Amino acid sequence: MRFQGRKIGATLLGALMFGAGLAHANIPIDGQFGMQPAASERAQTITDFHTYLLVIITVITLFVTALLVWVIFRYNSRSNATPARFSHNTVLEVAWTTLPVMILIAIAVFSFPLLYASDVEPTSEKVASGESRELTADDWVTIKTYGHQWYWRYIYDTDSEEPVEFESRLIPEDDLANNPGSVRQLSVYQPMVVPQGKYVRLNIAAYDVIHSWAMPAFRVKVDAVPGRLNQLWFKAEQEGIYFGQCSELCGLDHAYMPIELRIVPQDVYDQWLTLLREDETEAFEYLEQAQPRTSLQQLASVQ
Ligand SMILES: [Cu+2]
Repeated sequence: MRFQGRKIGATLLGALMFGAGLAHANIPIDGQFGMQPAASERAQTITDFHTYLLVIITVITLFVTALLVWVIFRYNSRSNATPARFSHNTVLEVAWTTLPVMILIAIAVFSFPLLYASDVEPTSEKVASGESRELTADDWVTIKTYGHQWYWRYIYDTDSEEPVEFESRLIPEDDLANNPGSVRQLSVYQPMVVPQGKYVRLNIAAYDVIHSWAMPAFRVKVDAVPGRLNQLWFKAEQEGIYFGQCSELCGLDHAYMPIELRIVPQDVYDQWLTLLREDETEAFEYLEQAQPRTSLQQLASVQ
């Protein structure tokens, strides 16, 4: 236990050191308890909702356990040899019907708006002054996302006549050493790149079987289904490197098609996209310079 504590301490220290350097990294950590830090406002709302539910669940569980214990000891055949024979109690029956309904309403009041906000793209956002600003097409980046056995394919600039696309594949164990800072089972050669400050819309489908694009730090997860277009959105709030994994059992190498997401400044994104049109390799070399994997090293080394 002490060892675990120290390990978590070291991890936190690593996270802090890293935080002081290059913005943000969200990555599963050994001995982690709870969710990854929220990477967006909506992710934070989801975390808060989770905490709220946890309180309700805990109270219900304790209450039911107490009732059970009471019945087991008070009404067993030894301490209650001649049981009562009545079968109705109006007050109790009304209570055990209305109380659960009220609990469900108390949950729905928060859960439905959150569900709606997660599903439907926002049309405006709050600005610093507290007023709201209409979002335009310029605020959005759209990426077509395809699940393949067993890698992801991303298509950029989907509105233009010449969209660009590339494959995003796992860096295998024997090549980790050649890619300093890469994380086993999570880093990929060519990650998804989005500009910081923009809203990201993913149009998700699959080429062969059902996959699922999941990014825990943003609390998003949407199935990639062949022949069906799914969509998700999130706001790229903080620069950094984020990791997720395919979350729908999709065959032999299901565990070997992770998702790496890079949030970079707008100018880096623009330059990367320009290079991508010319030469894929050059584009990702440039990305590696602008946002090196090694900035993750403190985190990775304590795992
Ligand atoms: Cu998959």
